[in-house]
Amino acid sequence: MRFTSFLLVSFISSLVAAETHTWWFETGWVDANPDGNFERKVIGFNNSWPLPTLRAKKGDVINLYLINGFNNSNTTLHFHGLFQEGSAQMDGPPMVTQCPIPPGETFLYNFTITQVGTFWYHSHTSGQYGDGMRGLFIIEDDDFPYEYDEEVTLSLSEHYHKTSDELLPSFLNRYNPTGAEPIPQNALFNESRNVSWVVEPNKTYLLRIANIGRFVSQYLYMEDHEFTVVEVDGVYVEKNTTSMLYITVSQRYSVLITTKNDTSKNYAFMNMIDKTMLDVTPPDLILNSTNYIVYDENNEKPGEYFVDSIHDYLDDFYLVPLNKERLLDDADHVVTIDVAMDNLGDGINYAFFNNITYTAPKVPTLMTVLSAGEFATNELVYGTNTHPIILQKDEVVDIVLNNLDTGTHPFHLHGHVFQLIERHEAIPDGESPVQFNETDHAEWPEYPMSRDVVFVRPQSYIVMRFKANNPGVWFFHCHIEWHLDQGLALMFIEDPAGIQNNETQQLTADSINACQKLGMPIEGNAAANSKNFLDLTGEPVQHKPLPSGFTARGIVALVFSCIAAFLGLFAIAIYGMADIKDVEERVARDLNVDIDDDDDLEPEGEQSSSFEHSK
Ligand SMILES: *[C@@H]1O[C@H](CO)[C@@H](O)[C@H](O)[C@H]1NC(C)=O
Ligand SMILES: *[C@@H]1O[C@H](CO)[C@@H](O)[C@H](O)[C@H]1NC(C)=O
Ligand SMILES: *[C@@H]1O[C@H](CO)[C@@H](O)[C@H](O)[C@H]1NC(C)=O
Ligand SMILES: *[C@@H]1O[C@H](CO)[C@@H](O)[C@H](O)[C@H]1NC(C)=O
Ligand SMILES: *[C@@H]1O[C@H](CO)[C@@H](O)[C@H](O)[C@H]1NC(C)=O
Ligand SMILES: *[C@@H]1O[C@H](CO)[C@@H](O)[C@H](O)[C@H]1NC(C)=O
Ligand SMILES: *[C@@H]1O[C@H](CO)[C@@H](O)[C@H](O)[C@H]1NC(C)=O
Ligand SMILES: *[C@@H]1O[C@H](CO)[C@@H](O)[C@H](O)[C@H]1NC(C)=O
Ligand SMILES: *[C@@H]1O[C@H](CO)[C@@H](O)[C@H](O)[C@H]1NC(C)=O
Ligand SMILES: *[C@@H]1O[C@H](CO)[C@@H](O)[C@H](O)[C@H]1NC(C)=O
Ligand SMILES: *[C@@H]1O[C@H](CO)[C@@H](O)[C@H](O)[C@H]1NC(C)=O
Ligand SMILES: *[C@@H]1O[C@H](CO)[C@@H](O)[C@H](O)[C@H]1NC(C)=O
Ligand SMILES: [Cu+2]
Repeated sequence: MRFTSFLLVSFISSLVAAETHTWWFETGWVDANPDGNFERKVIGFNNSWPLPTLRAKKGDVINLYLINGFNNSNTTLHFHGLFQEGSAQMDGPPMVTQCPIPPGETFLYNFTITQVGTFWYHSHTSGQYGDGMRGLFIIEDDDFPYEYDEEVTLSLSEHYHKTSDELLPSFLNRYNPTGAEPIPQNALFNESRNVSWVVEPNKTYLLRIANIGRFVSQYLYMEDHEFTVVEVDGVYVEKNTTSMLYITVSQRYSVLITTKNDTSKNYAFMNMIDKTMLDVTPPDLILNSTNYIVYDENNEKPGEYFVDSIHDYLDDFYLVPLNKERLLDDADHVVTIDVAMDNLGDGINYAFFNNITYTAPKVPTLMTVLSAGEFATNELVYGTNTHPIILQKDEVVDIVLNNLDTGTHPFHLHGHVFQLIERHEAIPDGESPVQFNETDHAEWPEYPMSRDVVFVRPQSYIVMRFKANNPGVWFFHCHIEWHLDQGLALMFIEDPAGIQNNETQQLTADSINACQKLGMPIEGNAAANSKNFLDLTGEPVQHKPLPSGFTARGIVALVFSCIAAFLGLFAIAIYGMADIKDVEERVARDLNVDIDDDDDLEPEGEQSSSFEHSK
């Protein structure tokens, strides 16, 4: 009898398990002072910021109505890490899977949840998530594999006092020829600073951590407490205990933390900026932020906590997925991409995958797939500058990513997790970058770690493997928002026929409406030609290269030739601050040029005409 009723109960609970969540959110600017130093406008939902933590369970249906409440900006929303199986148009990146949502319009993001774990959502429209349009998305699991008493969330991010609209024009600017990213004013812990986390003794907390920032990785460590990692990016792992985590933007970790049995002392909880990612470290930038693990509010708050070495952080490469998914079969399709940053003819510093800087097409690529008929399997129709890579249904794909740049970059693939099968150490500045050698590689792990964001070290490489079992158009890009603005993106067009033939992938009324309201076509190739899909005349393309002989040295010379007039602007553009005295030396050092040597600095021929000096 008991057995029957148990079966009945579980039958009923599986029936009622799937819930529908209907949320209406209107975007808009609100005043906030996250770091306690400066009030600025941030992007909220319904006049409120920080944004809510969304919660759902596997199998649930989401109906999120996003109302664009801006008067002068388009917007979109991306659900980071969700596979969007059968619903690629709900993925969010504008001109990849949808038209931007214009002011005043509403877009229904509706899809079914098929995963569990720690996720987040953010605008995929340039700069908006750095202005605050970001929040956590927790998918709870009734069968969570580890025991804990209480769940707590924690976000990390960095903070600028200026809005993206103010920062972007001076970042993407020929007076910023090295592409130096703006320096943030602070690191945030849970969208705030010097936070007290009040805990109970003798308890195990599940802390779900996400770096929802736009730029810097952060180290996270606690005084006299340890993290036991149990999930990364929605993938459960075998427990691994560490005293320190290194979290790039958009990565997530769930950790168990067991508190002490006695409440006589409070402890420090530190978050620290990875300063190697900053071009300069202004003296007033606080790299190490102190927060508090509070057992007893009547006791003193702890001071800053120091560690001996920041190199002892957990290496995610060695984590083992709990489901023991084996290394996928050898790749059917190897995609080799070289990462580089360089200047184009307009003097601006761009980012490249194989010499292509992503340039959005005239028709969202998913709509090209849906309208191109049999041409959808022809890469040409997607244009050259969207960098399309077509994948066959169910093939095993290796992404071999060689980082020729001296920076660390966290790469994210939409629609999938990938197995991380090889990663090389960083190669120091001044030496040649190391590239993956297929005939001479390390032994690959039997049960490789899987996740949706992984960082590549300076002048080094990573190899990722996944199975193309999710028809859709999936963006692959650096998650440093500045680098995405510089074009560090490409896209996978996975099983185009499988997209076309599936009812669930057909455009919704809101998808069509967003395009129509903007006067944008919903059919055609990258050049919006729907008569002849192979005619790409008029497709958006990147700027022409700098004329030959006109190198970074030439740009510096040019910039310095008018430096007197522009020093202020220049210093701000490069280093995010106005008062650096030795800016010339710094730039010269960054570019490895000798500014006292005037030879060879002048470009040859007429090219300087492409470089009009603005007044
Ligand atoms: C947000 O605002 C919209 C209208 O602007 C309203 O329909 C909705 O109920 C609000 N949502 C919440 C969660 O308050
Ligand atoms: C549009 O919004 C911006 C930012 O909130 C504001 O400064 C501006 O005054 C608004 N313009 C109009 C026409 O409402
Ligand atoms: C919205 O997007 C369209 C298409 O990309 C663009 O033409 C328009 O200028 C954008 N509107 C705003 C306010 O940025
Ligand atoms: C359509 O997509 C859904 C979700 O991925 C999948 O379950 C279904 O099998 C697909 N249907 C066809 C006809 O491919
Ligand atoms: C989303 O909503 C549209 C319009 O109401 C509907 O046609 C579509 O079937 C829905 N999709 C899902 C996955 O719920
Ligand atoms: C972070 O903020 C969330 C939402 O306000 C709160 O529930 C959580 O306890 C905070 N986490 C910490 C570690 O303070
Ligand atoms: C800690 O909690 C366990 C049960 O979770 C309990 O048995 C034990 O007595 C507690 N110890 C102290 C010192 O509170
Ligand atoms: C707290 O006490 C319980 C038993 O009373 C023990 O199992 C546990 O390990 C102790 N926790 C710590 C952090 O010392
Ligand atoms: C920040 O913390 C690290 C690790 O504890 C330490 O090495 C470094 O000196 C600290 N920096 C500052 C400016 O306090
Ligand atoms: C835990 O991580 C360390 C390195 O960070 C690795 O050597 C070890 O194999 C890992 N253990 C498990 C069970 O994942
Ligand atoms: C990129 O351009 C450089 C210089 O023109 C050339 O040597 C290299 O082969 C190109 N790389 C790719 C992957 O096209
Ligand atoms: C790759 O490794 C093989 C075997 O060690 C070696 O012969 C070859 O020269 C290497 N290729 C490159 C480009 O380094
Ligand atoms: Cu990057």
